[in-house]
Amino acid sequence: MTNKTDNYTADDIQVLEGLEAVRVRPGMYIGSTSSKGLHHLVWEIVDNSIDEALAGYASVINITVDKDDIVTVTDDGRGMPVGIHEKTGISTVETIFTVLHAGGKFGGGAYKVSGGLHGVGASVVNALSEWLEVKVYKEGKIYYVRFENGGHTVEPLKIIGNCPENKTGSEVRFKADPTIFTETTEYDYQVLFERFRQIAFLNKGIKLVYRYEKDEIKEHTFLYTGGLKEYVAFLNKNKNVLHEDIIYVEGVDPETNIAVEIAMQYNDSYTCNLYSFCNNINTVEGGTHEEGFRLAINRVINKYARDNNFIKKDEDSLQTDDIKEGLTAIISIKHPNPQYEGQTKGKLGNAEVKKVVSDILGEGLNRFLLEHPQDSKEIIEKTITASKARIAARKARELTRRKNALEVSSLPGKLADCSTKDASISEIYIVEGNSAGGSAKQGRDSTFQAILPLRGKILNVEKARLHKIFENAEIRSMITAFGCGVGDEIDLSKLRYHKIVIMTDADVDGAHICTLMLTFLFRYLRPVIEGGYVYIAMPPLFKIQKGNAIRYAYSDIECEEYKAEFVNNYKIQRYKGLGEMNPEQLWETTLDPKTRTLKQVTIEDAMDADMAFSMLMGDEVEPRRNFIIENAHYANLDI
Ligand code: 28F
Repeated sequence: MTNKTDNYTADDIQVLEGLEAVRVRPGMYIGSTSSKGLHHLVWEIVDNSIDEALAGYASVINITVDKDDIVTVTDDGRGMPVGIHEKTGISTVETIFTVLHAGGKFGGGAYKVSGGLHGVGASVVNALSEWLEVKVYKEGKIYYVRFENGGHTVEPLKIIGNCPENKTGSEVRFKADPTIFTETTEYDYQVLFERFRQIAFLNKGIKLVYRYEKDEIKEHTFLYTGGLKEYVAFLNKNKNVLHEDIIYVEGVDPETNIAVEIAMQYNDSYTCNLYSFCNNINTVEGGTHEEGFRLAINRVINKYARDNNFIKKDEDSLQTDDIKEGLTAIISIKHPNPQYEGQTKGKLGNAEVKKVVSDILGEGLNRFLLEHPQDSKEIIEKTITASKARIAARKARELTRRKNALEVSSLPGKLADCSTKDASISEIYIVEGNSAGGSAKQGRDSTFQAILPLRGKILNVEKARLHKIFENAEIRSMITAFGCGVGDEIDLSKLRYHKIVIMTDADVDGAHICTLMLTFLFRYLRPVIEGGYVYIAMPPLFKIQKGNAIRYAYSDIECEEYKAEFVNNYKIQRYKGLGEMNPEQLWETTLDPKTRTLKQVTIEDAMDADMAFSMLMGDEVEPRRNFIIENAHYANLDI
C-alpha cells in the first residue's frame, strides 16, 4: 500500500526548532530514557526504511547491533535527497537529521506511514546520540555526513567515493549517548527480535535481516510473503485449527486511502486472540478498526447461519462473544492521518475506519464462507456450541457474583492480606505450595505485602470452559483477592495490589506452574499484564557464605564467580525449593524490595507462555515431543 502519490521536493520540510529541546526533555520525544526509550531510537530509524519500502522503493532492510552497542540500519530505497534544501540552505539529508520535525508529514505531505505516537523523526535520534553517520548511495556516488555530541555536524555532506550506477539506498549508523541513557545503552536481543519479526509479518514482502553481535553472533532473516496469513498461522501453530485455509482479506478504500488487511482462523480452544494494528503500531486499546471488525463478523456469520438453516427463524442470533470463541485474528490498517485516544493513546479514534473495515471484511468473509462450505459448517457449529456454553456460563458467573455481594469482605481464607489499603504500594505474592506460603507469611512485611498460597497446579484452563474456571477454588481465591473482576468486566481501578508477584520454585515444576499462571492471566486478566502489574520472583539457586559475607547466586555461572571470589573455606547451600528457605532467608532473597529480583511480565512473555502452554496441554503429540527434546537440556539443569 502507499499513501505517497507525488515526489517530494526539499520544500516539504518545515523548520521548527533546534535539537537542544530534545536533549533538555528527551522524555517528551521518546517517552523515557530507560531501556524502552533506547530501543525507540532503533524503531525510529527502521520506521524510515519501512516507509521507503511501503512507498514501493525499498525491499531489503538490514539492522545490525554490534558488540559496542552501535546500531547500523540500511535500506535499498532511493536514498535520502542530497540536494540543497531551500529553507535551510544545507543539504536535505543534513536537514532531516538536524531539524526537529523534518519528517514529510509536517510539510503537509503524507510520507510517513509507519510509526505511531512518537513518530518523531530521525533528528531526535541524532540529538540523543554520541555520534551518528549517514551514507547515501545515489547516481553512482556515495555521500557521507557525520554528527557528534547530540547532532552537531562535524563533517558536512560530501562525496566519499563511487558506487555502481544502479545502487541506491540509505545507511544510518549511530551510538546512543550514555549521558542521556544513563540506565543502559545495551539493546535487548529479544525485544529487537520480536519487533522485527512483527514488522515483517505486518508488511509482507519486506525482507528484514537482523544481526546481533553481542556474545555470540546471531543473524535472522524475516520475510513473510503471505503477510498476516503467516502471522495467524504462526500464532495458531500449536493449536488444533478448525479449518486449514486461513480467512484473508485485503483492500484499499479509494475515497479515504485507508488500507485494510485482515487474517483469521478458528482453533478448538475457547479464547479469542485478537490483535489490531494501525500503521504498524499495536493498538492495545482497540478502537474503530476493531469495531468495524466486530460489526462485520457479527453480520456475516449470523446471515450465513440463518440462510443455511443453522439457526431457525425463532431462535436467537449469535452474539459477538460466541463468534469470537477460538478465533485468532489480526487486523492491520494503514491510515494517512491516524488519531489515537484512550489512556495510553493505544486506541484508534478515526470514525470513518469503522465502515471501511466493516465493508472490506464483510465482503471478503462472506465470499470465504460461500466458497468453503465444509469450513463454514465447522465454524458455525463451533459458534453455536459457544452460545450454549455462554448461557450456562452466565448462570455460573451470576452465582459467584451474588456470593461476593453477600459476603462483603469475602477474601479467601488462605490469603494473609497486608494492612495498608493503598493499592499503589500493595503487593500480593502468589506462592506455590503451603510450606513456602507459611515461610512467606512469617518473613514478609505485612504492612504492604500479602501472601496467597496456592496448592499444586491450578486448573488446566486450556481444557475448561469459562464456567468451569469459575468453579475452581484456586482461581476463585485469586480473582477475589485481586478485586478487579475478570474478562470483559475487568476494572483496573479496583485492583487491590499494584504488584502481583508469581513465586514458584526454580525447577521444571515451578516453571510449569508459572506457565499455567501466565496463561490464566493472559486469557482472563490481560489488562493486568498490559498495565505492568505482574511480576515473577526470581529466587536464588545458591547461597555462598564465608564468615559474615553472604552471596546469592541465580545461575551456575554466578555461583562459580562467587566461589572464585571467596577462594576457599566457604559454605555453599543449594536451594531445592522455596519450601527449604526459612522466613528470614525468604525475606532477604525474594521479598525485601531492596535485595530481591523481580522480572516484570510483558504481554509477549505471556503470549509465549500461552503458546507453550497450548502445546504442552493440547492434543497434538508431535509438537509436544519436539518441545521436550529441544528443551531437554533445561530439564537437566534441575538434577
Ligand atoms: C536507514 C534509514 O531513512 N531511508 C530513507 C528516503 C528516501 C527519501 C526521503 C528517506 C523529503 C522531504 C521527507 C528520496 N527520493 N533509512 C532511511 N529513504 N527520505 S529516509 O525523502 C525525505 C522526504 O521530507 C526520498 C525522493 N523522495 C524521497
